[in-house]
Amino acid sequence: MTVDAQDALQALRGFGIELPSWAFGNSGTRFKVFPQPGVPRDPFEKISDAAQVNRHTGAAPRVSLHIPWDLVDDFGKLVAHAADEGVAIGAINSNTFQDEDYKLGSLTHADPRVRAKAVAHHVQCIDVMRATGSRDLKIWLPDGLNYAGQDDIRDRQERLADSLREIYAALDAEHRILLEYKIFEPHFYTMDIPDWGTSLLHCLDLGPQATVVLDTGHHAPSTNIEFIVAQLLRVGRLGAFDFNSRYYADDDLIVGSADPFQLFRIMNEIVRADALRPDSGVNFMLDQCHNIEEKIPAQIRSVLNVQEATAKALLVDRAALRAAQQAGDVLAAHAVLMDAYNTDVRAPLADLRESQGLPRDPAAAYRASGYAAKIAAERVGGAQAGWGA
Ligand code: LRH
Ligand code: MN
Ligand code: MN
Repeated sequence: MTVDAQDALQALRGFGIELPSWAFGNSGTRFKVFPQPGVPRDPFEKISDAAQVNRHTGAAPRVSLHIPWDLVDDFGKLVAHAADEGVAIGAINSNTFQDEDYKLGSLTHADPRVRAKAVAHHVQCIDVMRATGSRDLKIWLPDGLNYAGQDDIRDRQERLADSLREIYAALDAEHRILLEYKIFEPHFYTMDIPDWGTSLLHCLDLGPQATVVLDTGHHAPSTNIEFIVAQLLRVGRLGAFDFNSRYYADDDLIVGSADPFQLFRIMNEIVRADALRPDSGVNFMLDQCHNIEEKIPAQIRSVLNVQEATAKALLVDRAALRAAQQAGDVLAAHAVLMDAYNTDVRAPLADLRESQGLPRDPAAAYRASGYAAKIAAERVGGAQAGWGA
């Protein structure tokens, strides 16, 4: 390998992964929520827990909020608390999936009153962005149909476009919309934004402040996700990732746990496009819940998994890859990629951490900190993450 690991990994110094506030609350499946000791009772405590991940990894500088789960009276206080803890507020997620009125749709609903209510909720989220200094409004729409003929597919797209235009018009100049797609669930005949093409078409219609968010759990099995990454980067519309791991469905498990090679292939496209830079416009976020595993260690593991995949992508010998590709040497080109993937990057990453004054082993440092015992003793009656609430 002609790539020097220490040199290549320097690009990780400024690389941060945004954590979801909902990763720290109690969560479960539709069958059961398993409560854990010490879970946060309010958004302030969620931020404190997220800050632990940043403290030990140095790579999780922001926390996404979910409205209304994370509504507080005084967002100024929440921002100050985050700053005290060494983190900042990241994307603001809207929620149109827990209200009776949205049973048949929110931004797509046939009734203008319901659409207006859903638009107003997003305008409220934009106010939260102003109060928190957040740049990104993340919209995941639960809208869709369960039965053929249930509603007019095209009319729903027109209503969606109109609603999105109203939301877009409420943005400030520095704000962005991150428009998420999902192939299925909660509706199973069609979702109204089932795929990246639909999301992209709406973004192109809206304007430059609208970008696509790619949740790695939201595709059909065998979808080539890195292809989508490459394509969206090409047209400058990859706004963010929601990282998680899927095996069967929208599992929201630890990113890179089932298929670390897929995560490497995704990060390889990011490195190929020089999109690791903090100013690249790509927000690398986790969208995960931890039902049976400890939450803070699970988030630490997730951050390390993304770092490891990224480190391997940085080790790809780009010149050798390009030369093999140009020469049409199929196996040589593939081998360049596999050489990088098969490199053990754990020690160089520990060296990098040490050089930044961070613990070589963030998980061990967290275990040794006593934080888990402290919150278990102090917090009684922790809040649910929101799922199944
Ligand atoms: C539902 C979902 C989606 C959103 C999140 C808040 O699938 O997981 O990915 O981003 O809820
Ligand atoms: Mn998501
Ligand atoms: Mn999801």
